[in-house]
Amino acid sequence: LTAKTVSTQPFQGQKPGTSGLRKKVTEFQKPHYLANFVQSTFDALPQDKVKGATLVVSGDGRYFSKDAIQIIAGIAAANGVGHIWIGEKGLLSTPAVSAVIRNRVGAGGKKASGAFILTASHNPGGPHEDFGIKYNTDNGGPALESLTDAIFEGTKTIKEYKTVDGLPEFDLTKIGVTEFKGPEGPFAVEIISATEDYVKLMKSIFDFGALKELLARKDFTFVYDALNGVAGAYAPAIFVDELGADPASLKRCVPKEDFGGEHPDPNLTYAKHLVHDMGLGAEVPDTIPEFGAAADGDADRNMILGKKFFVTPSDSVAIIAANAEASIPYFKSGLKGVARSMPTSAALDAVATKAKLKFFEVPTGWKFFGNLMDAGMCSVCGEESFGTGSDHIREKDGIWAVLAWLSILAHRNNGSEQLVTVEHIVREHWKTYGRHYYTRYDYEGVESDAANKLMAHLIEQQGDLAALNKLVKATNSAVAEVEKGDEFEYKDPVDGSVAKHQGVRFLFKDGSRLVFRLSGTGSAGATIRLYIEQYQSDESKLGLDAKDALAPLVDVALAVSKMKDFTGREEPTVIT
Ligand code: VG1
Ligand code: CO
Repeated sequence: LTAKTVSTQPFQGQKPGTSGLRKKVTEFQKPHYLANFVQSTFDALPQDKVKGATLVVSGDGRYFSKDAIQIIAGIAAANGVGHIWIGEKGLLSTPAVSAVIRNRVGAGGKKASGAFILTASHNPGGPHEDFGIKYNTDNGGPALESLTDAIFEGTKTIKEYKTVDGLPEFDLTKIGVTEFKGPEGPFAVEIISATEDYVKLMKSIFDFGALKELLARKDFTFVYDALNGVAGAYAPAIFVDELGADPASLKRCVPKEDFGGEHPDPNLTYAKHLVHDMGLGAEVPDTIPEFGAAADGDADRNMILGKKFFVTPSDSVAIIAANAEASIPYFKSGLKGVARSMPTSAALDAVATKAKLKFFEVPTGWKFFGNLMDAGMCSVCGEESFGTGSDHIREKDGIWAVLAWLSILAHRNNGSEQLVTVEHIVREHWKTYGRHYYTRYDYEGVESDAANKLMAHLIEQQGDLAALNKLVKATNSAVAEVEKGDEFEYKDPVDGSVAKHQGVRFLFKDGSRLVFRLSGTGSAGATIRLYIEQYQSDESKLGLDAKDALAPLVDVALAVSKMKDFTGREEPTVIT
C-alpha cells in the first residue's frame, strides 16, 4: 500500500449530535465528506490509540456502509492503524461493537482501542435517507464530549487527509485475515463473526436453560421483530439456535440496506406490524402471542409488549431493576446503582428509593452513563426512548432487554401452573410502587428557527412563575402549580465535566413534569420532543388510559409552549 495525501476543504456542520454524526446519504457521498470526519477523529485521538492499534469498523449494514468501510480502511492504514476488525457482511449491532471492543482478544493478546460504528440508528436508510458514523472509545462506549468537540474542531479547519493506494475491495462475506504492507507498518484487515462475541456475552449473563424452558411452555408464545435491521443477524442465533424458539416467531429478521423502506424505530407508531400482531392495532387478530419485542436499525433499542399490552420504556427499566437480582445471574450479588436520562419517568427512582440503591439522573444520550459504569456506580440504566441496558457493555442493548424480560418471566413462572404474563408483572409493579403515567410527543421536521424560538419562549416563561401559574390554572384547573422551572444541567460525578442546556423542565407541586428538548439525532430541520409525566399512587386510579390521565397536562404543555403558534402544528408527528 502506498501512502497519499489528499487536499480537502472543511464541510460545515460535522458536529456529532446525541449519538454521532447523522446526515443524508447524499451528503456522505460528497467527495471527502466522510474522509474529513475520519481523519479529524484520528487527529483528535491520542496517538497510541491510532499507531499500531486495532480498530473495529462495522455497523447496521445500511446503504453506503460498504463504501464507508473501504474509505475508512484506507485512511486507517495511512494513519498507522495496525489491524481492523469488520463484522461479517460489514454487520455488527451497536451493542455487539461494544462487546467486541471490551471482550475480543486478537493475535498477541491485543484488544481494540476503539470503533467506528456506521449507523444512523433508528433513522430510515437507503440512497435518499440517512447514514451516520460515531466513534466509540476503548471502554466500548460512545466518545465523550471532550473528544467529539475536538473532532468537530478538526473538521472546521481540515486541509488534507491521508489515505493509501492499492487497497483492494474487501470480500466482506469471507471470515479471515488479509495482511498488507502498510506505509506505516503492517496492516491487517480481518473479517470476524458478527455474532460470536455477542452471543458468548449474553450466555454469560443470563440463564439460557431457564429461558429455554420458558420458551418451551405451550402457553408461552413469542414474537421478535428486527424491523429489517441488524438485530436480524443475532435473533436466529440467540432465540432459535440457543433458546429453541420457532423460526416463524422471527419477523423481519433479514437485515436490509434500506430496512425495507420502513422506519426502523421500535415504537407504537413505526413498529406497526408487531403492534398489530400483539393486538394493539385497529384490528385484533384471532391469536396473539404472550410476548412481543422489536429492535431499531442498529439493535440498541427495544420495545417490549405483552398480549394487548404496551410496556413503557420508563416502566421497563424500573421493572428490570426491581427484578434483576432475583432473575438474572449476572446481577445475583445485587445492583451497584441505577441511572436514567432526565426525561425518563421517575419509575426507576421509586425502585431505587425502596431498594436503597445509588441513583443518577443524566442528560439524554447513552454516553453519560459510561463514566458511572466505569466507576462501578451503576449497573442498570435506561432512557424513555426505548433504550435499556447495563454495565455488561457501554451501549444500550435491545436484545439484552428482551432477554432480561424473558428472565423475569422465567423466574416468575418457575413452578407456576398458570402463566404469569407481562401485563400481570407490570400491574403488580404499579401496585407496589405507584404508576408514572408517561407519554412523549414528537414534532418532527419543524423549521429550525421556529423550534429555537419556541425553546427561547419557554425559558422566558420560567422567569415569572406567578404569571406562568396563572396561565396553567386558566388552561386546566386540574393541573397542579409549577414549583420550579429550569434548564437541566449535569455535573458528571466522576470527571466533573458539566453539560448545560440539556432540556427545559417544568416541575409541578404534585411531582408531575413537563420537559421540552430539541432532538440531537435528526439529519434535517428540527424535532421538538415534549415529555409528559404524572405520578399516581391511588390504587383506584392505576388502570387509566395514559392518554386520559395525561390530557390536562398536555393541555398545559401546549398552552405554555404556544406549540401551535410557533410551529403551525395541530398534532405531533409521533406519540410514544
Ligand atoms: C434520541 C433519544 C435518546 C437516545 C438517542 C440515540 O436522541 O431521545 O434518548 O439516546 O436518540 O439513540 P435525541 O437527541 O434525538 O432526542 V439511537 O438508538 O438513535 O443511537
Ligand atoms: Co439505535
